Amino acid sequence: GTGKFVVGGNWKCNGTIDSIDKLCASLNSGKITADVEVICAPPMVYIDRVQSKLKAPYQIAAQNCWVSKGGAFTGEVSAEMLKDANIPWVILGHSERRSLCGETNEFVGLKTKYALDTGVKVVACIGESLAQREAGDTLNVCFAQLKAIVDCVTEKDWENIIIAYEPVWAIGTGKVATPDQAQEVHAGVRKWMNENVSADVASKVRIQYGGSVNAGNCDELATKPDIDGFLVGGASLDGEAFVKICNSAA
Ligand code: G2H
Repeated sequence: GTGKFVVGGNWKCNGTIDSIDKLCASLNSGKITADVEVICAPPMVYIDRVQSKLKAPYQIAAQNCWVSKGGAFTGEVSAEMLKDANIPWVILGHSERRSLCGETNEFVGLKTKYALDTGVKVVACIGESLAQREAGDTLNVCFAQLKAIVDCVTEKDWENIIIAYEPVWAIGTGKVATPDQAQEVHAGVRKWMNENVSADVASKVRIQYGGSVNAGNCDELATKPDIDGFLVGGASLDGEAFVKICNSAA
């Protein structure tokens, strides 16, 4: 995409007050030299603390939010609350929420639209399982996940959406997709966006790669033309490694 390289840190359900304070200190002391947008997603209970600690250029994301206006939805957090708390971003449709919490393509599409309408920007995750890859279904799975989002949003909404391609078999497994494997899917997604949304959106939309990105493999992945950033899990809990990944954009 033509936008800025963008790196997200998905801290998932990890951390304590102590470890999170240390991570914030480490991130603040790291030198981000690249022209890059950086978005950190702490667990909800620590989000306010992290927001008050992290300095520019770090931005904050939530890891999830509810599909509609808040109310009698025990345990949920609404997009209105994120907006009210000045949280600019939310990650939606992460494969862990799809597989462990039963979120369907349609549900993720509706969530995406609701968050955008509320003024919260979205990192929308897609990606295939190992079985789906082995069956040759990678692109079809990704396209179906994207279509459910496309069906809910307008062309203009894409200004505020980042796509994160995360092959499920590469998540937290140490098995990173090769740069060519990632590039192939990213290019396929961009082509699909060209055919199903518009040439303008396809050229501009940023597509992050996620799945076992680390300080050692980020530079090579970042050279690929359709990889516009990363969504980092495990390695985002290590401030030094994460800063190195952010600087892979340079
Ligand atoms: C994929 C990624 C972050 P990890 O889930 O979203 O995690 O880098 O640990 O594979």
